[in-house]
Formats: sequence, C-alpha cells, structure tokens
Amino acid sequence: MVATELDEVRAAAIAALEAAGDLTALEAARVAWLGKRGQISALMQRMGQLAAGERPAFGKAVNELKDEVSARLTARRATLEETARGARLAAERLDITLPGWPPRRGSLHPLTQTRREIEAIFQRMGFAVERGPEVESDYYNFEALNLPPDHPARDMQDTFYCGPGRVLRTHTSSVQGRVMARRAPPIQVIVPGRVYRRDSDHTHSPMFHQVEGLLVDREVSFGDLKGVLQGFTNQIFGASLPLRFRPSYFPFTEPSAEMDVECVVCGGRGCRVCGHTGWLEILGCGMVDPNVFTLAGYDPQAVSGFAFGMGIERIAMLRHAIPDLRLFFENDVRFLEQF
Ligand code: 2NL
Repeated sequence: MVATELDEVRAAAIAALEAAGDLTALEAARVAWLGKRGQISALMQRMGQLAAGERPAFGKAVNELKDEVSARLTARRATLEETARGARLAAERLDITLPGWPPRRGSLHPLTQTRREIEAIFQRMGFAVERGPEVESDYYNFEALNLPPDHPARDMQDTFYCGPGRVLRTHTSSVQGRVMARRAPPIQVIVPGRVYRRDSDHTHSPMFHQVEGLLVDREVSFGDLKGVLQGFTNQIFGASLPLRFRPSYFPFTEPSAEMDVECVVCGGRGCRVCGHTGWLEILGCGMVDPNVFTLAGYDPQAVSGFAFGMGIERIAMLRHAIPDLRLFFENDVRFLEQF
C-alpha cells in the first residue's frame, strides 16, 4: 500500500516536471515536489507514524524517489534551457546582408573652409601660419603695437578685460608681436584666429575671426604689399578684380590704407551689396610703424615691412552671398549643410 502510494507520488511528480513549459514553471514544480515543504518532504515526515521495522525500507524508498525526481528535474531543466536559448537566438538573428544606415557626412563650417583657403593662398606665396593665445597680455595686445596705456585708439576696439593686465585679444596682431619678440627678420607670417570685441548687433559679433599678415625684411615697399594683396584677391574671388586703396589710420601702421575690391556682385555698376559705390571694403593694411619695430628690438632704419588684417566672416559672406553675420554662429544645420 505504501509502495503504491510512492509510485503515485513518483508519477505525479514526473508529470508535473514534464508539464512545466518553461523555466519559471519548472522552478514552481521543484518547490512543490522537492522543496522543504514539498510533497516528498511531507512523505519523510510521515515516517514517525510507521512501525519501527518499516522505517528503514520506507526511508530508503523515499530517498530513492527523491533522487530520481531530482535527476529528472535536472534533465528537464537542461531541455528547457536549450529550448529557451534556441528561441533567444532565433529572435536575435541578424541579417548581415541588409544594407546599413548610410552615415550622414558632415562638412566643414563655411568659416573654416574660407580660413583654410586664405591660409593656402598665403602659404603658396611663402607665408608661414602662426597661432597664439586668445587670452593675451595687455603688453602684446596693445603696448607692443604702439598702443601705450593712455592711447586714444584703445577705444577703437572695446576690449574684454579678464584680469589685471589680461585681455581677450582684440586682434591677432598680438601673435605677430610675439613672433617679432622671438625671431629676427626676415619675417613672413599670417595669423588666423578668433578675436573678441565688446560689440554686438546685426553686423558685429563679440567674437569673430581674423587673418592678419606681417612681412618684414630689408627694403619692403608699399608696392610689395599691393602685389601680395592683388595675388590674394585674384585667388580668393577667382578673378582679377580691380583694387582701390584709400588712406586710413591704424596705430601700428604708417601709412595706413583700406583696400576695396570692385564689387563682385554688380561688377562696379553699383548695387545694394556695395551700397551703390561699386566697391567692397575687404581689409586694412599699411607699412609697419617704426615704433612697432623699435618695441620689437628691430632697427627701423634697417628693416621695413607691411601688415594687413581682414575679417574672415566678411570674406566668407562676400564669396557665398551670405546676407547675415549671425548665420555663422547659430549652427543651424539647414544653413551649414549648404557648404
Ligand atoms: C583690419 C585692419 C590691420 C595690421 C592689421 C599689424 C600687425 C603688426 C604690425 C602692424 Cl604686428 N600691423 N596689423 C595692420 C593694419 C591693419 O587690420 O581692419 N583688420 C580687420
């Protein structure tokens, strides 16, 4: 009678294991049959009700039952794990023959493109590219360029002060000052970079980009300056455009001039872009002031040189007919992806 009961428990336990369709159900079946409070433990506890002589045989039979159910549990678990793994692999299957997402290619910012083209043009004419710090000393930003502390021309460029004797450079001339302090002539460099002025409206940004050039040697003339700048404009605008030099003032050059090119939009007839003058102002330039040479430790009797400076934004706007300066700094991809 006890033996039949064990057979029934065995059959029921095995049926429960086989009925478990996944690992969660199998774990529930394990707890129900093999757990501390499961059916097989319950059988063991009944041993006390048996006559002493029957106990060893009963205990042995229950232990064998337990071992058998455990073995079947392990086997069933392996089967279910294999099934689960198969299902997971099927779900995760990748079709590596499908085409991938095409990568969206970016492009260089129009100011970067224009700067690099300006650099390349001057490099072909023998200029080396120099860079320097944007946080600059008052000395290199002003004093070394013939702008002593009380000089009225300091007001021309509203300066961001960022500490005692420290400014955000208002032009990249500060770097040319550093180059002259470090090296003897001949010097032939251009300096591209960010510059900062306290100015903000639809035609002025507190940060903008400049390229300045400096050439120092013996017997450098204003004619040399004109030749270099004619070569530059021919290449950056892709045509041999007439140039015009108007007298101007910069504290670090004497004489100084502003250079215009014939309007690239109307060919000189006059239009909205050139304000009906037929000319576009491109850059400022001049012969390096003797005081700047003296401050650099050069003999102004022995050397001469020219310098020029231009805004990269302005050149890029004219080349690409960009109507508003602020487009450069908003980084709207609908604008940027056109370049
Ligand atoms: C402009 C005008 C200019 C210079 C920059 C320069 C630098 C040294 C010595 C002498 Cl180290 N001059 N730079 C000269 C004339 C004009 O820039 O309108 N820039 C946007």
